[in-house]
Amino acid sequence: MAEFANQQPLALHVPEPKARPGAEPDWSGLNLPPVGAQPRPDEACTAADTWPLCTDLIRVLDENGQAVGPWNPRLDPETLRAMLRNMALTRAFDERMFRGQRQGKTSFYMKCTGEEATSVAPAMALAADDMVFPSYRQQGILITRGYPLIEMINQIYSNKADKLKGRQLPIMYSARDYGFFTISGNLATQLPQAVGWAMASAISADTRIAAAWVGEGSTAEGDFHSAMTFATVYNAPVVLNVVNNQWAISSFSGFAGGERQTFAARAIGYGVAGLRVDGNDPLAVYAATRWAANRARSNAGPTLIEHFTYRAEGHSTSDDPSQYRSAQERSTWPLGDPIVRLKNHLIALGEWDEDRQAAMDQELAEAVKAATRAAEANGVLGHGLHHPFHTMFEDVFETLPWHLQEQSEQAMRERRIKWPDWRPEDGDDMP
Ligand SMILES: Cc1ncc(C[n+]2csc(CCOP(=O)(O)OP(=O)(O)O)c2C)c(N)n1
Ligand SMILES: [Mg+2]
Repeated sequence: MAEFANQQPLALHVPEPKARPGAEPDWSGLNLPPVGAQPRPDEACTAADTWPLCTDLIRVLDENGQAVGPWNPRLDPETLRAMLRNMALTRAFDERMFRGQRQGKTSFYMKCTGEEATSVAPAMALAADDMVFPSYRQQGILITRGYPLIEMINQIYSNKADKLKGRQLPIMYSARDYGFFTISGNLATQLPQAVGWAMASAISADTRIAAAWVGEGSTAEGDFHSAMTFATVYNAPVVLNVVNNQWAISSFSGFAGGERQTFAARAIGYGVAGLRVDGNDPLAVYAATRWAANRARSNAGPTLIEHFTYRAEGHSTSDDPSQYRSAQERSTWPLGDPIVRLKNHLIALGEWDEDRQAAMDQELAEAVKAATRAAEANGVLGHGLHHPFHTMFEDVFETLPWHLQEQSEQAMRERRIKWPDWRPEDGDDMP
């Protein structure tokens, strides 16, 4: 008989989101602090000094479209318009690629709708040659850095111009010349990689810093903790971004620990600076990134930034969120839409208007359409093989090891048996 048998039985808490399909969303626990009320400490402050900002929410744009408070980055109108344009282009690109998936031109796509600020604003706040280690939802970085849309689409279509030769899942780009590390499907691996890159940059007395992005769900991976430990031990010049869009496919943020404490608060336990920012406020995101980048660049230490936002659409084209969350969440989410908020700010400044917005949206949709057409000339999914069959064994080893050579020959033999009618026009160079 157990010693405490007369006590109440032990029980586990299993997190449950506040609203499932059919229910009204409940945002009552949000506790949104006043806009502009968050102090902005010196960038070289101790990590512990940032504790209040880990549970607060850094906000700059108010409901009248005004930028207020010490975190206002005071960007000039031209920069604000560039930010609006980068976010709008990201959204236009997402719309078209999503439709392309539905039309069978690619097997897979992932939108970042509602989260555009969390990649576009940091990409503008970092130096162009800082190294970024993104997750699959930061297409806004590539777009902001001016990576050609056609290259992105070639990769999405896995066509003959795809630089990754169809070996990566669509949207898992790699762009070395743009300081954009290869996206990995294995969640959170980019965090220790970013810290390692930042350490190498410091070891070689370079001036470039690293930044990484990860979803809140992915912080439950061990790699998050290894990265934080290395970052704090060596004071690595790195900015680690947690994009808390509240969902990890069908798991709400509670399963990653979000019910107990904010994600930013984890920073303090490691001795890392932490900031929690309104991820739908592009100016707040810009200011927080600039603060963390300045801190890293002056050897004052790493920063963990939580971007509090909302995943407005499904996880990917393979997902159906109506099965697990309230359909009204998107329309009732209190922190709005980052594009609309920046647009309203520019209008409030007298630097923009609805007609210019409509013209820009039209122009961007045309630009994406033109890039799509051009990429389609290189092929889409379902047009057969776009890369010679044997190439799948290449590019890893300088000379093909004997066992891979054997596998390659066996694969070719089997292919000949399976498709005896093969012709060169089918897109392969099989002999
Ligand atoms: C190590 C690992 N575990 C699980 C998966 C499957 N998976 C892909 S995306 C995803 C959800 C991630 O959610 P989050 O980190 O919040 O990022 P978000 O998709 O919301 O941007 C999961 C579980 C994976 N790719 N890798
Ligand atoms: Mg998420």
